[in-house]
Amino acid sequence: MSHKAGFVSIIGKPNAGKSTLMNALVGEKLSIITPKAQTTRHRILGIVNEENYQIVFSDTPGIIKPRYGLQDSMMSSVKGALTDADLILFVTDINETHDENDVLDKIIDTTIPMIVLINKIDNATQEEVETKMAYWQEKLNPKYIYAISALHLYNLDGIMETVLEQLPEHAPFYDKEDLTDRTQRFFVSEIIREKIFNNYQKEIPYSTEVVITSFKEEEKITRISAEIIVERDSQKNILIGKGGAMLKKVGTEARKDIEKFLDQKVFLETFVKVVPDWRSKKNYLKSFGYEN
Ligand code: GDP
Ligand code: K
Ligand code: MG
Repeated sequence: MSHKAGFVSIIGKPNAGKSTLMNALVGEKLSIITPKAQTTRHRILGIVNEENYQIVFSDTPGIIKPRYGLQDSMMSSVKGALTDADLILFVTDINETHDENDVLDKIIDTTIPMIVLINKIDNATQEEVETKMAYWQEKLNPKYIYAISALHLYNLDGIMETVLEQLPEHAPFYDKEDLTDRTQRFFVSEIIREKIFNNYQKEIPYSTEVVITSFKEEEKITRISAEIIVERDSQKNILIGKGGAMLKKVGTEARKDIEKFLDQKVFLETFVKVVPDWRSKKNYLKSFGYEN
């Protein structure tokens, strides 16, 4: 029996809906989603397995101009996703504007086949959709353009068929049981990060990293300890909140989602730690799992 397999990279500007799309295509919540730009910091694989194919999607950080070490690492993960893909899904919010030096520079010269996905059409008129389709046809001359809503699962079936059409005959790259390349610990830290992105404003989410320091699976409960790392004492105070109220809220929200994710009861404890300027320090970035 023939078998298709290949790598499909989901690329675009911050907040275009890349993570929402990957979760929808994979049918699992692997990537965290928030209304804030730069939520996704790593390349995350989502694998779709069927008897005669394996599609390996890569969700990536939104393309930006890097300003500090963490963002350098985020952009090199995008670069990796661009060079080793069989197919690029370029996701663009229908309301996005494209200026110089942004995502277009990165993808316009690629020789990898591309599908343009105009997302969030639930908020657009038919006329706007047609205008944008013509715009992207002219700009990128992609193999296909789809107008979709990743959030409302609109027009996604056609994408899967088209993606499959584009993939080569190949043996599976990963075990056919695998859903992702990341560990449970990674997803647990991401769930906590999602709650921080949703509960704090301004620079707090961007200055925060989450490290799982202990993960013990017992028969009826999983006990997890997490360190929430910030850059300054003032951020630590905001994170903890009056009488610990904010941190407690984050912990409760995270625990509920982690319980759903692990399908088990969870005890979660969190500690806040200050590491000055960690986002610019190579040794810390490395220890937090950010490549180069
Ligand atoms: P990413 O930064 O490209 O990964 O974007 P996310 O997937 O995190 O989504 C950013 C925001 O856009 C979130 O608030 C999503 O709920 C929202 N979003 C994603 N897809 C759609 C869509 O089809 N329609 C609308 N209205 N919102 C969407
Ligand atoms: K986002
Ligand atoms: Mg994302």
